[in-house]
Amino acid sequence: MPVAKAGSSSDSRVIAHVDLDCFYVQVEQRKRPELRGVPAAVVQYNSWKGGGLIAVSYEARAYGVTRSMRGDEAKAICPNIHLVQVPVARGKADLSTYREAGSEVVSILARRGRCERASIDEVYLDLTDAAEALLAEYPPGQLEKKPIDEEALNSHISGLNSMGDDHNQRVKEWISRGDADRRDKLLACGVLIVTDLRKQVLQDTQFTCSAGIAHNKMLAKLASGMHKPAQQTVVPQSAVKEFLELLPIKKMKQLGGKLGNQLQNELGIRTVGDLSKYTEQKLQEKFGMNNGTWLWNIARGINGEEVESRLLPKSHGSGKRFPGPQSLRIVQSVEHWINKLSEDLCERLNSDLEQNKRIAQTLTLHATAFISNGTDSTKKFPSKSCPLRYGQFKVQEDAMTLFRSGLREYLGFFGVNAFGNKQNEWRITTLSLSASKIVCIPSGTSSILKYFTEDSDITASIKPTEESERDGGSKLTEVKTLIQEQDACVLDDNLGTRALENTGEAAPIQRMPTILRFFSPGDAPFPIKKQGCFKSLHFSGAPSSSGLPQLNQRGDGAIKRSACANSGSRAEKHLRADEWKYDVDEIDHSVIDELPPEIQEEVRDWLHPRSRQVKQRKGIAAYFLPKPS
Ligand code: TTP
Repeated sequence: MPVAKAGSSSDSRVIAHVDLDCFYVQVEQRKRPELRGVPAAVVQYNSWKGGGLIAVSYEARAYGVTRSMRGDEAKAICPNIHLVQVPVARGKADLSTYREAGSEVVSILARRGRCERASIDEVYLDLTDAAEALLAEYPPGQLEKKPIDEEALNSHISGLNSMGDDHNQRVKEWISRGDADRRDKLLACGVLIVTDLRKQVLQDTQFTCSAGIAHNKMLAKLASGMHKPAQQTVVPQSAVKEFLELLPIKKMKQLGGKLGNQLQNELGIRTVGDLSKYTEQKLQEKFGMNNGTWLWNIARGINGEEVESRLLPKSHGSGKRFPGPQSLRIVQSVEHWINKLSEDLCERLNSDLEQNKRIAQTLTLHATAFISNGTDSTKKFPSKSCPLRYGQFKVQEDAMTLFRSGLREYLGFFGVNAFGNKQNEWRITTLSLSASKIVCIPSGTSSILKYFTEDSDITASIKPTEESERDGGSKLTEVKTLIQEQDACVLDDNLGTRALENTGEAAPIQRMPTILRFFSPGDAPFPIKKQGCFKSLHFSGAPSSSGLPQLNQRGDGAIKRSACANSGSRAEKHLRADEWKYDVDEIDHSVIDELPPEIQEEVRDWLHPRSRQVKQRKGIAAYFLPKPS
């Protein structure tokens, strides 16, 4: 859902969007230089009809080869094309080389301004400060004296009719105009800075990229795709209207899906020019206040969205497609692949934790499915989320619970019993797991890391081994859908409640307090003192007869504080596999200060309920207690 943010036509920021050209192909070309300058494409891990193309070199595009083709089809129109298979691990595409190559580029681009990694091969830069500084070096009348790099003169300036022989001369004049307004001068500085950055990227990584430079993210992104490969395009404020006029609305971010269809079907709007004819009030009446204002703004090229400072991905994902006859038909096959995906995801979570001290908080399962004899193909398999517990086996277990819940709901649309006789009617055609809501562990935190890395269960499972609803999430093919390092998740935060309502089976992972995501059965949560009487905190989640976890049998709250006289703290940990027990007096309180703030508060509520006067039915117990009717 778009958010109408304050924006203004007097925006004088300098924003760039940098996008690598035919990215996966370039990564393969760097490994095998003989692929340079010839038609080439990267194909998916699936040899059916030569595999699906996911990246196509510009030389191959000249023959009419496109991403949607299969290898055999590409060979038919371009017999000398080189097809390179995407690297493979665990029976699925392994994108780590591409991710690492993307990171190399990000680290170069981040040198001149605030940098937001938008996907595996795209970056936004806020170059306002750098442009201001450059402009300050060249006071009025001086910019024209600055020697201009030849590459900068190849830039495309929107609104400047200069496609002839005098192109470079016209660009040179535009860049160095002494009488330009300040905003154009800042953009001219942006042109010079982005040229430098692109040259640096080429020199250090051998990759070419294209860029758009404008006063906001939306225009910069649209501009970067205008002239590819290895070129850059600028959109000065005076050219915005003309730049947008004939642009199909489907090309606008967030208009590729439902809202775009609605605009086309209900109002006959095809281009941004068409959209700009509607008043803000009219659009608000039709699409609501927020959407209406947002639409009115984008039709005028107004977009106040900030470039976030983020060099690392916003989420991690791992997925696989099972087209046609490969579709999954039984729970055991799904479990097999969920285990593989969990392994892959955990490896990446673990490396993010080790290298960047970041933890992900939400696990989401996405799938696509169909009913083999179903007539209603519009029903989507619901995406399901839960708090993420670290450790491969926990991720596997939680992902299976999410899958079962999603399947039950999906089959419910068709009146089919999930696990009854007709279970073979469903087919799963894609499965993916993503880890999102990634936060940094506060600096100085060390103890909590121990529990991720030293615990034998977790170490064994993680150590050795590692998303955008663009166009409404419908068009992306295999890998990109699964690895887009943006939030592609449709989170369903009501899973726990729904599972209870629909099936009578509770999903306690959904109700689990934050801290339990870290410390689940069997993990020692805090440094243990050797001796002494102690009170304990006791959590339980006994399995139901169906094998799914559920709240404790009494249903009256899974947390209890109890006093015990026992110095054998390790022995105290011999609880049922589904129970958690923490000894209050054995907890080293200094460790609590090192936990993320929201967790600190939660833990303190456990430890000092009297001093904090935990309100009835608020706090942790409320996660477990039934809601008042
Ligand atoms: P894009 O930036 O969309 O495309 P590209 O870099 O291949 O080509 P262009 O020069 O036109 O920008 O995607 C980046 C990489 O993501 C691409 O090289 C391969 C991968 N990808 C997929 O695996 N599946 C997809 O559907 C898309 C769109 C991309």
